[in-house]
Amino acid sequence: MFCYQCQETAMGTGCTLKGVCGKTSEVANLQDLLLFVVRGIAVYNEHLRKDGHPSEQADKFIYDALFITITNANFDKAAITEKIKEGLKLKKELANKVKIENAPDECLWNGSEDEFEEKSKTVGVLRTPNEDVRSLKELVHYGLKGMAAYVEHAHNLGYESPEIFAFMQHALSELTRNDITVEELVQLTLETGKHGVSAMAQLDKANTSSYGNPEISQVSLSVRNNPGILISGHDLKDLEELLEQTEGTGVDVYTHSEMLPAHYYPQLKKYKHLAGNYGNAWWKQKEEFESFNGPILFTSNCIVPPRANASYKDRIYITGACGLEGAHYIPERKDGKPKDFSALIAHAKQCQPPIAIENGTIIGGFAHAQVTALADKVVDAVKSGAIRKFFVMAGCDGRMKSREYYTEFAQKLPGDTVILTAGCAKYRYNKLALGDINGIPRVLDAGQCNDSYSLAVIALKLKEIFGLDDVNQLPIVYNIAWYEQKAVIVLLALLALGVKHIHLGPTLPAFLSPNVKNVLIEQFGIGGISTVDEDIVKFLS
Ligand code: FS2
Ligand code: SF4
Repeated sequence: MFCYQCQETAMGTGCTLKGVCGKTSEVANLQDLLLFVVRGIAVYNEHLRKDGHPSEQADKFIYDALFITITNANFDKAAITEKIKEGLKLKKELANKVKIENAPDECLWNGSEDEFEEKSKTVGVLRTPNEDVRSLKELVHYGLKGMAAYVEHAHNLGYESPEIFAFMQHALSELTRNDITVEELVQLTLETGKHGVSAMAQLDKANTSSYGNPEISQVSLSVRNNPGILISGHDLKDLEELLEQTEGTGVDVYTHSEMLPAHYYPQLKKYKHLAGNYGNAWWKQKEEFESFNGPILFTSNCIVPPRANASYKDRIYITGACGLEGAHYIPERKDGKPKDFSALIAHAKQCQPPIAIENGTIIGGFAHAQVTALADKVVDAVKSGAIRKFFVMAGCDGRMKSREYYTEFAQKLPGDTVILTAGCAKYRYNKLALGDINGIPRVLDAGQCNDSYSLAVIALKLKEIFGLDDVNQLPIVYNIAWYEQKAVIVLLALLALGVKHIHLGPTLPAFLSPNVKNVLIEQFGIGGISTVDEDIVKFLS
């Protein structure tokens, strides 16, 4: 195996024996093979699209399979093997409909299951010999994976875009080319960012049309005296259906990690048994799930494979793109009917209520509509000097000790600064007593990682209000933490929106070759981080 798609990659260079995330070498290789099959399907479907009849089944297969390969989504060898078989069958059907000259190996290969292992070892990251081409090809792959996750969540709420499908498949087709140049790949990377903005805007529309605009909300961190279900991941449709099916059953629902922002949506927070948020960012689950007592439902990436002796092993349920050997699987929706959570609910009823690990409340719900509603107050605070600077500290949290930087950074920022956050990075500082400025909390949480889109909308709104020509003239500093591939599409989307001088930490991606890093530094002013004290002085100057 060779995988370097996330920030925690071994030695900062690449996982080669086993993933730091818990992915086995076999699973990593099979994910490479799945991506290979996906690229082949994309080539066929791009041709079919040109002929005017793309396959909808291929559209769905592609984003679903990409999502499966995101960090911490799917660890299940059998499930990925099945997906490859399904992909090969689909590819064959598409091949019967269109003839392609000089088709790449991705189109031609059609091995049987006993050949998967051997083939998988030849189609991974290291298949590309030139390190700059490899770096850019992987950057685009990772951006597409992040995009695929947002596309799938939007699809679950009934929102789709043929333009986004067309771009994703075009990009995947381009990635099969051995003769693609660095210049072409730089262009493709920028286009990926542009379509990343569309995918995030589409998900924002899907979420807000379905559940209303996020509003300022206090979220309980404590527990009640009923059995509970903990829901993790990002999929709001799964949460809605779970809330409907648990209503009146005496079972409460708690959110975990990236599900916290569900409490900000009027049409989700209306459920009285949406009891609160339990625990912190994804990487603390091995400790925090022990005391939850009830079943845990993963709706997307955020899984840490449990220890062999974990008390909650039998309480794990998965759905969507997730995969974990031994977990209970909740099947997909069929014929427009909701998912069936009855087994999960029956399981919860047999369990003790959760044990509190925290108390009190936290505040959130500062997505674009809410901040726009507060615009006068915010603008006055900026004009009077009460707010000197905004710090966008969106992105991810993770296990590495170096991420303590972000807690210390938030603590040491002067009292006339405001943190704009989204994603699970917020858990590094959202429970600190950082106070407010004229009633505006100093940490404004817009929502999940995809709601970084909201932060961009807010920035564009402020640019308009202050009559500036360039979003980079605003008193906003971007100090973003990354971990997995959704953060990659968020970064590419911000670049596409013209945001410059983004600081990325705690380390720069291992998949950026020195030359690609230089392009990002020269064209976009991307930088890393140093010490908190040095950075605060630098960012405030
Ligand atoms: Fe957390 Fe980062 Fe959200 Fe992941 S914000 S680790 O990309 O999908 O969660
Ligand atoms: Fe390693 Fe990250 Fe890949 Fe897991 S996803 S194998 S931790 S680089």
